[in-house]
Amino acid sequence: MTGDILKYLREKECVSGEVLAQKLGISRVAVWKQIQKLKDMEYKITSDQNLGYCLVSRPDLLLPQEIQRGLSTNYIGKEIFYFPELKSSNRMAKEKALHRAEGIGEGTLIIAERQSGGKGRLGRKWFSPAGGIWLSIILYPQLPPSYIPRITLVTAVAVVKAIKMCTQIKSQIKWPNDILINEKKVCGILTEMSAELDIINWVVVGIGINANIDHQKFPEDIQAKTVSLKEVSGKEILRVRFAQIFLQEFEKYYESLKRREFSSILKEWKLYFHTLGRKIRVDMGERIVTGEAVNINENGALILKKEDGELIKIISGTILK
Ligand code: BT5
Repeated sequence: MTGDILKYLREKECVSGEVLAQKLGISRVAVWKQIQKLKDMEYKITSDQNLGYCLVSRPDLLLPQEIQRGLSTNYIGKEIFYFPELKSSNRMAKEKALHRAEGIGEGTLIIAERQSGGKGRLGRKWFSPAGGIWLSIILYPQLPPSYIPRITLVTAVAVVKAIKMCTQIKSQIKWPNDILINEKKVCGILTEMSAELDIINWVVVGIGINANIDHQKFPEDIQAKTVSLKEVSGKEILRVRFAQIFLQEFEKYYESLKRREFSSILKEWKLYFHTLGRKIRVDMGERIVTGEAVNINENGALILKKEDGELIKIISGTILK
């Protein structure tokens, strides 16, 4: 209902309570209640005896109706669950993903303005104050589980593209899931899934983007290696616009992936490959290997050339400093 009221307010800027009541088939008191709800969501609406209700400004919140307005995707973001605060959007998305039969569809989003228990990989914490973009996408791809690393790569390309389109800033991908600007982390991706031997039940892709976060707000232990878009561009990012562009880019690349056209995405990914040619140490969980990052293969695995010349494939791991 608040969405309908907004639609009319946007069309005309000012609309009387009586007209709104007529259009929506509700009482004027009910209209007033919906207006209060919008005000609670930080929409600035004035009421004037002659003009009626007037929309003065919209909030900088990632509200579903704001994101969906002008979003040109076919299915990503058609359904959005929005929360001012959540423990973790990935956690919520994983719970929701189990309910496909009850109507949770491909491309459903969970968005939180802030997270109290944001998650990184391997139990690491993700700092998620207000001002960032913290969202998770639920997917049900008909792809083999071996495609999962490629979904992370696809997401990374979409983030890099969205950063460029919104801010003109060039960013790079640190394999497998970090986006860096000037060597500092601006975004992290957390892909989680449930799969059987040869089918994926669901995938949740969590994306954390430091959009409008002041540098001094980052916890001390990560300050030196983090950055926000606001900091680099010198101005506030229009988060709704950013989210829309990212979702559009994401759907485009994800569609290619579903058609199993990965090589063109990989080609693009390599353009942003931060780690290429660097001597790195990779924590593979059971051991740490050292070598030169020489390539990414068709499965999204990092190819490392060890000092003795041996080439090894790393499907998942963390590049150490
Ligand atoms: C990641 O893990 O980079 C994945 C982060 C995914 C976050 C999103 S937000 C929406 C969704 N819901 C969630 O609960 N999570 C996802 P990893 O590669 O393990 O990196 C984690 C490390 O990044 C931490 O140990 C810190 O060193 C650093 N870090 C934490 N918060 C950060 C921030 N806001 N910006 C940059 N670096 C951060």
